[in-house]
Amino acid sequence: MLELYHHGSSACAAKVRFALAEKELEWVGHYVDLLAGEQLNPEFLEINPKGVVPVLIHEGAVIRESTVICEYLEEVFPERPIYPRSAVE
Ligand SMILES: N[C@@H](CCC(=O)N[C@@H](CS)C(=O)NCC(=O)O)C(=O)O
Repeated sequence: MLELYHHGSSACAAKVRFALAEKELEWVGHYVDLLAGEQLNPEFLEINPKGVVPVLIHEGAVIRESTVICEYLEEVFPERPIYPRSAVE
């Protein structure tokens, strides 16, 4: 199961949601209300000590940083690629 900690106003989280959508992957969302300061809750800081979204959890692996998450998704789910096949592309 793919779990995404995210928020609607986060462009970084949107980037990951776009990747999940392009790859047609099912995921479960955990909404972290940044405007209410939920990113600073001790439970969330255990998941990401930096107190920022997005965070992806997959089979026990905790992946932080939107670009790293997209790279992880591309490697683990290569179908429906989200990166060009060559540097020129
Ligand atoms: N480099 C990180 C940046 C993450 C980040 O800054 N997330 C923002 C939302 S776009 C956040 O959670 N901010 C909460 C805060 O600053 O308190 C990434 O790409 O994932």
